[in-house]
Amino acid sequence: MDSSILITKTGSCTELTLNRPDRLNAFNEMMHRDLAAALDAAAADPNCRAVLLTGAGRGFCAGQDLSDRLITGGAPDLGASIETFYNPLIRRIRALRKPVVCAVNGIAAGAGANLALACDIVVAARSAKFIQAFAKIGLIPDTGGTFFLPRLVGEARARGLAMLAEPVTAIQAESWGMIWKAVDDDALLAEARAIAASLSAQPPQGLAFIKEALNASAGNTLDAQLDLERDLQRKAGRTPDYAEGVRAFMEKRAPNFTGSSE
Ligand code: T3D
Repeated sequence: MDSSILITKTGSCTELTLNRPDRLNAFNEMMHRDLAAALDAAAADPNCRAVLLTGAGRGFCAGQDLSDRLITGGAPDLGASIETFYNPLIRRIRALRKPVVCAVNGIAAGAGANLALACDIVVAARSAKFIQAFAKIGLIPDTGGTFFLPRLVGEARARGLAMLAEPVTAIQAESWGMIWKAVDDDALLAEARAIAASLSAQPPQGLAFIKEALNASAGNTLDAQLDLERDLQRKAGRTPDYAEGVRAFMEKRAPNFTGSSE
């Protein structure tokens, strides 16, 4: 049986491909478990400095596999599914001390849309669409949707997207600030890989501190955020990569960032 997550390593980048193309890469329990294991392995791999997430076939991810949700007996406990699978997935991605680039190759629906929005840099093929499909089946946006959407696109658009469940094109998503950029379909992977490679060459600890600061920003007051910036900058300033960055600048040469802590 094919693995539900394909893993390829190129240089310092780990590429993870959701691989249930017949179902537009909708999540079943196996894919959840495989993705969790792949993200944990990337976190623990000292050679991995960036993760690229994409989907096989014509879709990115259609959210929960609804063929596992046909109700034949009692009502299901979707809270348990969220607690066991979707929430840990988003927490894993946000807590990963490495940048996650998402290449949205096609439709991103339901939890699949919000999985993309949880990533650090989202690049989408022009033909891709994002759809908060939940309202159509009586659910609410989960997988962080009610957190990410209003912060990314503002309250009015978040409410429209969540309640009307209308698709948003990649171009519109870019113009709304929902994603980093939309690119031609045939350029998607090359563009996403170039971004991941560029991130892999940057100071790993510096990027991890940036991620930590931005993750905290949404829930912090300005005072708390200023304090956090001070604390993280103190740590960043003590890394050998910072010393190397300054030295390379002064010597007018390309820096060689290693991520070493001493
Ligand atoms: O349950 C919990 O644990 C709680 C958590 C929930 C999180 C969620 O994500 S809830 C939301 C679930 N997702 C959806 O509601 C989206 C359902 N899919 C669609 O609305 C459409 O398929 C799309 C808009 C995504 C794409 O439309 P289109 O016309 O491009 O493709 P299609 O023909 O509908 O789909 C292609 C195939 O994929 C088709 O199978 P077939 O007929 O070729 O055998 C379709 O049934 C299958 N597919 C698409 N999405 C899902 C799916 N199969 C199972 N589950 C899906 N989510």
